[in-house]
Amino acid sequence: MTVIGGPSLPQERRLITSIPGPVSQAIQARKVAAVAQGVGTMLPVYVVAAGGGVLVDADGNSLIDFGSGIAVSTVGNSATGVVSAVTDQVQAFTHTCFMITPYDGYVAVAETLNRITPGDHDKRSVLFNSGAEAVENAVKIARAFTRKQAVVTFDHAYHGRTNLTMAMTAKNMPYKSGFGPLAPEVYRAPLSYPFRDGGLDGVTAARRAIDVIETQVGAANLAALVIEPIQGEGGFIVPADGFLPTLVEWCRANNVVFVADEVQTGFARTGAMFACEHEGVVPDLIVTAKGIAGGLPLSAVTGRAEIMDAPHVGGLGGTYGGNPIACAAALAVVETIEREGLVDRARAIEETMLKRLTALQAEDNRIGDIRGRGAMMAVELVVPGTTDPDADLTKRIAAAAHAQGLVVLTCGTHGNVLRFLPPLSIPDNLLHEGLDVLSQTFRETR
Ligand code: PLZ
Repeated sequence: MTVIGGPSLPQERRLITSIPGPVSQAIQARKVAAVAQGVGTMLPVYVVAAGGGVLVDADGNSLIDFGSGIAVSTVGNSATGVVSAVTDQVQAFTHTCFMITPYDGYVAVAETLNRITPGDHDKRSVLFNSGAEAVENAVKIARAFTRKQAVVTFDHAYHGRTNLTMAMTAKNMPYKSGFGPLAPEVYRAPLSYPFRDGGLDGVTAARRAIDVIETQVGAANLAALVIEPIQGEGGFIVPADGFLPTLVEWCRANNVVFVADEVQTGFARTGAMFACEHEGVVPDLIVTAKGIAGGLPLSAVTGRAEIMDAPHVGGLGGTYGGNPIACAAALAVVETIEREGLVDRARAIEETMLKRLTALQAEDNRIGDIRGRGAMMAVELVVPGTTDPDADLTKRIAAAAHAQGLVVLTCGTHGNVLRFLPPLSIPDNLLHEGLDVLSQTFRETR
């Protein structure tokens, strides 16, 4: 039997069993016996259909989605344009390998990325499968261009789980512990984190980072500075105004490639097509993935033509990079974002969320900070009257929300941040209902 998901699914929260229900529990038992335990499952409801703002599970429960599969289904699950583009492509051909016998879709995605990413300079793009793979390739490209080796990333950074990106990621557990040796020539600089650095202004925070880089690495050795314009896994940390532009300026003056990792922030998520735009920052290279293809695996590096063309012919690639089905999906995703005005939709979601979360904070002193942009919002939970992280409370609130049919995710170096990443296709009534459930959960969880 074919189960139809997508935007026509009833847009309602519907709980007909406890969460997870018996069918999901039975599949979870098979998961435990068949899948390596290293792969965790945050909320083991087994999904059979999804679309708009809901996930429907194998027991028939319909949950409100405030996660978008970690910021991936930005245009909504099984969005109409994506389904039809993918269906057409599957029927035409599924794979040839772009490095062997190429096809137009790859070129069209590159043209689209060159058009929509920040800056009107001459650009080139290259396609891969995962965010981590694209980050690794951005580093390869920057090294080839500068003929230097060192890479600087930041406190609380997340860039992936492969060997190089694991070294670039800040947090030890669960990402790095026991998996060394890690890649060399990766250095870490301090971030701008307004809630935790006493409100240091952005320029001062950037100077502090630059001082660490100059004294501990040296611009003469530094190929690339890689940063998420809003940190994702690290806690949805929005740096103070001026932090990013000051770093860009220093990079330009020192022949260091400025790489924006927009894997989580990209494609309308933050109320701009890319988060760099909020600060008028034009990165040398921009790394994209997640929201790019509506759930099909695709990632990219886009940037200045002279940097992108530094690696020799044949130096970049991979069997599946820019797979034709993923490319068809990506073209439909960008078309959907532009046609449906989803950048504005993300701003409207921010406005609604900010209002509701601010009201919640006024009655609950365990919410230390509210932050984020667009449909990428979060609250940081602390012991009242302090900035001490309360990871245990965060876990309990997330679990209570899950039990009520609201999918929320946690993040943060200290595990004390609740994050909200609804698909931009979520209808207003469900957005409000999700926030009602969240408020109720805060009231009931002590
Ligand atoms: N850069 C900024 O957010 C992926 C990771 C989930 P991949 N974030 C979700 C997990 O626990 O594995 C991410 C990101 C940023 C890079 C990546 C890596 O993207 O597609 O997961 O490789």
